[in-house]
Amino acid sequence: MKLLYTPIKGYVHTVEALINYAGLHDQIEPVATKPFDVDTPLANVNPLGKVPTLLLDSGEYLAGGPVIYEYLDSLHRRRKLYPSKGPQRWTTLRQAWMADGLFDTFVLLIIESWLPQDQQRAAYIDRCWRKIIAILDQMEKDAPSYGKLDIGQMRGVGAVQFLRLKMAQVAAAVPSLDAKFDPLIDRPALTAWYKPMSRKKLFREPLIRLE
Ligand SMILES: N[C@@H](CCC(=O)N[C@@H](CS)C(=O)NCC(=O)O)C(=O)O
Repeated sequence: MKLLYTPIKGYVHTVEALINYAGLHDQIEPVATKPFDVDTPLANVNPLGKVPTLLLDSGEYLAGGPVIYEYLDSLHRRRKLYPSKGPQRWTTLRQAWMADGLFDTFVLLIIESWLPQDQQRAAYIDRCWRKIIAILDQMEKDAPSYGKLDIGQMRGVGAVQFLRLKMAQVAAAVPSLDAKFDPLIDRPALTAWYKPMSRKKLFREPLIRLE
């Protein structure tokens, strides 16, 4: 299989964490791509032109992240990250979806930050930011009841890690944002969960190491 993705220095994407968890390195060839390049070859595979995209040996492709995670989770014999049934399944799926929303909304802000400041839309930035805060506040409420690692938490680590990594860079281009914002400040439950979880080996081993 070939995994088309964007390696980012200092960041381990959920798809990489899942490959680490599932021990699938031998079966996956990582292919670094730049999805925002106009002529990205990614568009020839996935009409949406987004990463992650997984090219199967059959020639079929899978996208986006949630589809790929569930597929990879079906390929290993360890405890599954997607609970198969019961209320926990739906709670986990909701938490994974919210973490995806955190990541995706922050990506929208990154894209907005590429515009010259006089073209940035203040109301849109404010709307995105309120969603980011609301999701973090929900994670603060959810964190005390997190159990064993599941896809919701795995996605949560990825989203919080990405936000912390990129915040200063985005705020440098968007003056209304606070470069010192840290999602862990004043969120003790989120912090108590995130710190030990994000230190686990599977969140520290990227497939391609950028120098
Ligand atoms: N939550 C989605 C996010 C996918 C996504 O937005 N990927 C970005 C990477 S930052 C992308 O490829 N963007 C390219 C584009 O919007 O054209 C997923 O997991 O599939």
